[in-house]
Amino acid sequence: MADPITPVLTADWGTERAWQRQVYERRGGYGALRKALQLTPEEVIEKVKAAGLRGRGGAGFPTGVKWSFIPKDNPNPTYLVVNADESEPGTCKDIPLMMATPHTLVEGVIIAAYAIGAAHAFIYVRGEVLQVTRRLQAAVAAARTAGYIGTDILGSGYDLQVTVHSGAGAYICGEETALLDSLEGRRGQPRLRPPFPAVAGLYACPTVINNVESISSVPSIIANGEQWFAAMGTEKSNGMTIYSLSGHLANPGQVEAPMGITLRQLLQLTGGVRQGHRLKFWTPGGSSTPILTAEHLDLPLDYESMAGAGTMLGTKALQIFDETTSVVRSTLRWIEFYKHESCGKCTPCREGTWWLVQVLMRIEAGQGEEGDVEKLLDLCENIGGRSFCALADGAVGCLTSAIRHFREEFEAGYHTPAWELFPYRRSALF
Ligand code: L3W
Repeated sequence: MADPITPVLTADWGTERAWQRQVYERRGGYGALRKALQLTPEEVIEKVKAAGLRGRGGAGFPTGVKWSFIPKDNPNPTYLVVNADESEPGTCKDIPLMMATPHTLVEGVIIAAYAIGAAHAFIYVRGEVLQVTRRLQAAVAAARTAGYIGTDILGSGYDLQVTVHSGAGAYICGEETALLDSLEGRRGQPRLRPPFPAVAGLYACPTVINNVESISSVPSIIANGEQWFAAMGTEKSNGMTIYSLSGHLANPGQVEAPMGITLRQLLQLTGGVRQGHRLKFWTPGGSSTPILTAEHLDLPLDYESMAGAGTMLGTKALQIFDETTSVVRSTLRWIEFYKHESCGKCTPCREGTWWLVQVLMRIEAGQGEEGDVEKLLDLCENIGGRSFCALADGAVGCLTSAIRHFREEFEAGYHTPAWELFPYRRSALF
């Protein structure tokens, strides 16, 4: 494992005015673009494939493979879209990344667009974070002034326009096809896949959609070489990545470390659970990934190990809850979020999340009825895998895993309110 204290993406987070183009250039910025433009688009794709970069937005799909799905000799335009709609509960790494060093993303966008033959790239930013939209717009304008964006980029003959687009603050627009609908000016709702965006995406044209961190990882791969990247992390989950740490910690925040580090190691690096308390449960990748417990502290945080433990690495958003937390209450808060954010397109998600909230509310209030836990599990079975997109699967995953690990707490809700079992929580986080 590489030294966990040698950051790549976050290396300049402490550098003064790191968001300015001149500062970025002084630290080697846009060197990777110059290098990439000397290569053919196919060579760039091969490098990203060989590096083993996997999508950092949740699914871990190999980035170079996704790029190679763009049909050859296609008469329609090809688009690159960056999913900067970071809104998975607990996930807080793309927004600081864009605020601290927006040119890392802009440089990655230009290289990725060149690789897939796109003449127009869009960065779709979460609606609530106007400061990020402004910072990116300024960075794109600065890159355009320097000749990195526009016509005949650095004399290569390659032309690219980049548009920064602000969403309207809907969680569902982080789902790639809902994002495309929203970008096209419609209400954001997921589309049926296949066809995948690589074949029919924005305006029904071939489109690559990648997460901010995935695209931001590209310049360092081109600059340092695919072997450098592949040497970090585990055999199948390569590179460094940014973990979002939140909740009952001494020092919450973002930590850049290799893929495959364990939560125990991350806690050692960051000061651990807040003083006087112990870990009760945690999410590996935001609330959409089934929860884990202290038993899983030594599991490597990589896609394979997480799948083996019945969960997902997701966005690598480690939400830490200590023994003062009511698992019933925290799960209810998550499900309320999914109910609120359900786009309403499909019945299992729209109706199912509503019913889950009803049952969980009475359990939280100590007024649960005999058989409510079975009812919840039955509802979950009729929601998970039967909805249009992954939103409802996420809702079901956190609940079924919470019941699996803490069933007795749910059953206690047949007679005792959660605020009596966990009185401290009432005045704290939830
Ligand atoms: C062409 C094929 N392309 C797959 C592409 C596909 C997509 C990527 C991954 O959900 C997860 C979700 C959340 N030909 C293809 C193909 N692709 N097969 O590969 O696809 P998929 O379906 O595996 O995942 P997804 O729909 O992108 C992502 C989980 O991440 N999550 C993240 C949430 C984050 C937010 C946010 O912050 N905005 O919502 C957290 O756990 O639950 O399971 O590009 O097109 N044959």
